[in-house]
Amino acid sequence: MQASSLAAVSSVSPSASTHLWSVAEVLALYELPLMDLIWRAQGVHRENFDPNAIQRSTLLSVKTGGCSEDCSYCSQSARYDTDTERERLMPLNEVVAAAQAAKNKGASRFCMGAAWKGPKDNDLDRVLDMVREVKALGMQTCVTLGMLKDGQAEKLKEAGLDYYNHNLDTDKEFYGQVIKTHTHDDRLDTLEQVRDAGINVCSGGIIGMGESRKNRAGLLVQLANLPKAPESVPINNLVPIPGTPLAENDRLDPFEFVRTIAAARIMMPTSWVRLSAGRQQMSDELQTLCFLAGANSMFYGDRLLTTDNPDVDRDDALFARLGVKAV
Ligand code: SAM
Ligand code: DTB
Ligand code: SF4
Repeated sequence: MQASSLAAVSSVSPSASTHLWSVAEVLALYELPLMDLIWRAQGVHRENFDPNAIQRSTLLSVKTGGCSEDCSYCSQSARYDTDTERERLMPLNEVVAAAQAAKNKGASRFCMGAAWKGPKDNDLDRVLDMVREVKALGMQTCVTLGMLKDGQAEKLKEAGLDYYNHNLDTDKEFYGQVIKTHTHDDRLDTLEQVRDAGINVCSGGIIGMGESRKNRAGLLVQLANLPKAPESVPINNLVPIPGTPLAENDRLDPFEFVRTIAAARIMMPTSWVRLSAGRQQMSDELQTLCFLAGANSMFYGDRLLTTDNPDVDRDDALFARLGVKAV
């Protein structure tokens, strides 16, 4: 690495969350030797969090498949011939039972996902009941419902919603190559509505879709430079879904994924960085490297939305082996 880019990297205070990042600065982070990058990310992590505590959220797909959108990675788009069957919105009692089971196993947050472009008002009313009842169990609540119309975020806030998940997924430049039915600006608009309603923002992206390192850096810049960085930043490794356009994508070097986690940690020092989709395909050792690089949140439970996640026994055993506690 050149001395000039090292100087650019080290001149940035790690906890300066008001710093506006440039893509060049982030590329300089990516170019650090891996040990130096992890050392630096671990330092930022320890300044802001208990390094041995990992937050656990359980996911439930409350409305699966049949989505109008064309996101090239997604099993739930109606445009691709995948194994995912279209289902109706789940009944309230089944959702509450799943949340109770997740709580009993040790999850602190319950995230409900729907394969919609955005919720219709009558669908939203049913989701509001889910939020109220899951909240009443004493869990934090999160939903991911797609793009919101005026007034919908306020209703979610009133129902007691803690987090809204809405990923930027990739940077503005690459977005149009992956998704054509809505724009990156549409995603930013919903994030603004969520922020203005006083709900915590959960927003991150997917790595391994054929984007360049510059696109990955651009995604992180767009997240970190939001008026306020998201409280929660999920970093998903692409889960290749047969039948989708990205099914046969080349696998990304796992160290590039670790670098992305480390850069996210350094750029968003006080955000929870979530090691999200793709854990099932990772060794325990690779996941541990991600934790060392600053990931401190994960999805916990045998399923993500339509694909498998490590079973809870494997995760519990890993936590015990690492001396990590769940929060
Ligand atoms: N329809 C809503 C939306 O798009 O915001 C909510 C559900 S959508 C499935 C939630 C997120 O899951 C996507 O933004 C994407 O980041 C992630 N995701 C979907 N399919 C994935 C895959 N095959 N691999 C990794 N992440 C994926
Ligand atoms: C997020 O960033 N990842 C989760 C959650 N937010 C909704 C979804 C991952 C989905 C992985 C593919 C699937 O199971 O369908
Ligand atoms: Fe629909 Fe969300 Fe899947 Fe895109 S990512 S196809 S919006 S469910």
